[in-house]
Amino acid sequence: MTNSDGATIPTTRTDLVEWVAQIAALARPDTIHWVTGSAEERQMLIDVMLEAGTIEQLNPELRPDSYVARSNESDVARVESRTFICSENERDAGPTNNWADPNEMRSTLRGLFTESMRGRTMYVIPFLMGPAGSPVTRAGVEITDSPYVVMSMGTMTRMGRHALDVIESGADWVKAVHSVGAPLAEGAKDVAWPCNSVKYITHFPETREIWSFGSAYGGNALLGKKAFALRIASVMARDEGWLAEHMMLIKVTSPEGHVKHIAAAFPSACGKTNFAMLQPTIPGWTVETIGDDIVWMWVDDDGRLRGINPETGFFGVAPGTSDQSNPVAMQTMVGNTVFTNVAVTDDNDVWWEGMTKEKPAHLIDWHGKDWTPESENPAAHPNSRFTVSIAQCPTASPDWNNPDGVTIDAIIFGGRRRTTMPLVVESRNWQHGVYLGATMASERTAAGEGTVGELTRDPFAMAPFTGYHVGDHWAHWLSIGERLAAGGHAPHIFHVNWFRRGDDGRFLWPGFGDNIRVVDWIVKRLGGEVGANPSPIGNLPLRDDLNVDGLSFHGDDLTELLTVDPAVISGDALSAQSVLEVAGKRAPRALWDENAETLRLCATRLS
Ligand code: GTP
Ligand code: SPV
Ligand code: MN
Repeated sequence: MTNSDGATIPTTRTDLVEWVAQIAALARPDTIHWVTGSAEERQMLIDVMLEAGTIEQLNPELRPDSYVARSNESDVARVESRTFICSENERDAGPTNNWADPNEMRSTLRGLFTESMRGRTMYVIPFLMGPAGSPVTRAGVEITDSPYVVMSMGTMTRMGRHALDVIESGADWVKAVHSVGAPLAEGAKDVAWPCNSVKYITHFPETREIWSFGSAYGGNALLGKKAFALRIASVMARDEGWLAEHMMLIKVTSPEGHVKHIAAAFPSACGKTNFAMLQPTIPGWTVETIGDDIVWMWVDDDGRLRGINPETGFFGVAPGTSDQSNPVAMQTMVGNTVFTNVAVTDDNDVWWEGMTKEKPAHLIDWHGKDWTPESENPAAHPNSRFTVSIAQCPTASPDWNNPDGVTIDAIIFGGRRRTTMPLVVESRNWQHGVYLGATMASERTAAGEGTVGELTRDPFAMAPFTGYHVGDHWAHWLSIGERLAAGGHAPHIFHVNWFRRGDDGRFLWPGFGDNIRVVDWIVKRLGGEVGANPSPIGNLPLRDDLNVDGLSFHGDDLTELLTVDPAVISGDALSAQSVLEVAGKRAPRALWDENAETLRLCATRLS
C-alpha cells in the first residue's frame, strides 16, 4: 500500500496497517493518504476544497488564510436521534442513549460503508487528544473521505506525524471511521458538501471504536471531539477512575494575585466558549483560556482534581459573537479560520446575527443566496461556527498545552433557564453538587435537534455525550468525590444561570464580561471571605457581597437574580424526580436523599 503521493506507509504498527487495509477493502477509495500534519498538506487540502467548491476564500486583506464553507441544508448540527451507543448490554448504554445491538449495527455499517468512498481519497489521520505525556492523553486514528474533516481535525487535535510517533511507541489508539457516504461514479462531478440523508453516529464502547456515516458537520464528523473525547473517553474514564466532561476550563487571577482554576459544564450553545474567553469588567481580574468545550480530569497523587483540555482548537458558535460580547473570540478569528454556514458580506468577509448592531444592506446568506435585512430568515445559520486554533487566542494560558494540567478549585454547572434558577448558588457539599449537576435543566438550542427553547433535563450537560448509563455516571462522580474528600481538597461545586429573563423577554443579568462578578463571588467563597444566604438549593450570595459596581438594574431584577422562590424550587425538585426515575435502579440513593432534602427545605420555608 502506498500513500497518495507515492511514499510508502509511514508506520510499522501492523495493527494499524491492517486496519487501514481492511477499511480500504470495504470502502474502496481511489487513493489513500496518510496525514502528516504538514503546512504543505494543509495547503493541498485547501486547494482540493477550493476546486470542489467546499470552501471559498475570504478577503485575504481583511481575513488572511480564512475560508467559508456552506454545508448541505440538511447537515447543520449534531444528530442525537441518529447517535447510537452499541454496548454489548443494552443496560450499559442506559435509558438516555439510543442503544443498538453491536452485531446488528456492525452489519448495517458494513452495508453502508461498502464502496462508500469510491472516487474519493481516504485520509488516515493519527491524532492525540491531550498533550503528549499527560496521564490522561489518549491517541486515535480517524479514517475519513472528507478533506474538510481533515483540515478541521488539524485545528482541533494534535494531528499527524507527532501523534503517529506516540502510536509507534506502543500507545493504544481509538479506531474512528468516517465517511460522508457519497461515492462518486467515474467521471461524475462532485457537489460542494457531499453527505447522505442516512446518518449513523455509532460508538462501540467495549472495543473503543467509532463509526460515523452520512454527515460532515462538527461533532458528527470530527470524531476526536464528542465521539471520542466525550462518549468513548467517558467510558475509559469510568473504567480507569477519571472524568471526561463537557466543560470549559479557565485560570482566573484576582486583583490580589490569587490564582484559581474553574471548570464549567453548560449544555451546547449555553455559554462555555464565551465564559472561557471572558473579558472582566471589574478592574484587576484576569481570565486566561485553557479550554472551551471538553475537560479531562483525574485525581493526582496529592488527592487534588487536575484537568487538561484534550483539544487544540475552538469549534465555536458564531451568532451572538461580537466585539462587545466576546472580543477575544473576534481577535482569535482574525485569520487562519474556517467559518461554516455564516453569511458573507459584499467585501467578502463574514457576518452573522449579533455581530453588529446594524445589519449589512446586502449579504450572501448561508444558503449561498442573496439576503437583505428584509429577508425572513437569518443570514447565518443559528448553529454556524468558526474553527480556529487556541494558539491564536490572545487570552490563551500557556497551560493549555501543559501535560500536567492544572488543579481545579471550583466546578460550575449551568443551564439556560428563563425562570427558576438564580444567578449563582453554591452547593452544600460535593454530594449536593452532584445532585445539582444530575438534575440540571436547560432550554434546547440549535446545536442539537428538537424544539429550540423547550426545557429539558440535561444531566452534567452530558445528556448527548455520556457513553454509558447515566446513573453510573452520577455514581462515578460520587466516587471521585470520595477520593477527593480523602485528600481534603475537593473543589466546591456551584450552579449558575446567565439566562434569567423578565416578563418582556429581557435578560435580567448583563452576562458576558460581567460574569466576572460571579467569578469574584465564587473565589471569595473558596477563600472563606464572604458569608452566604442558605436556601433550599444551596448558598446564595448576600446582596452586598456581589460586586455590581457600575451596573444598573431594572426594578427588582437584582433581587430576583439573587433569591429563590421555595414554591417554584419545590415544583422544580418534583419535576427533577423524572430524571432520577429515568435512571431507575442505577440512580444513586444519595441523589434521592438530596432531592428529599431540597423538598424538605422548601416545605419548611413554605409552612
Ligand atoms: P457549544 O460550542 O455548542 O458547546 O456552545 P457553548 O456552550 O460554548 O456556548 P457559547 O459560548 O458559544 O454561547 C452560545 C450562545 O450564547 C452565543 O450566542 C452567545 O452569544 C450566548 N451567550 C454566551 N454567554 C452569554 C451570557 O453570559 N449571556 C447571554 N445573554 N448570552 C450568552
Ligand atoms: C456542541 O454541540 O456541544 C458542540 C458542537 O460543541 S459539536 O462539535 O458539533 O458537537
Ligand atoms: Mn460543546
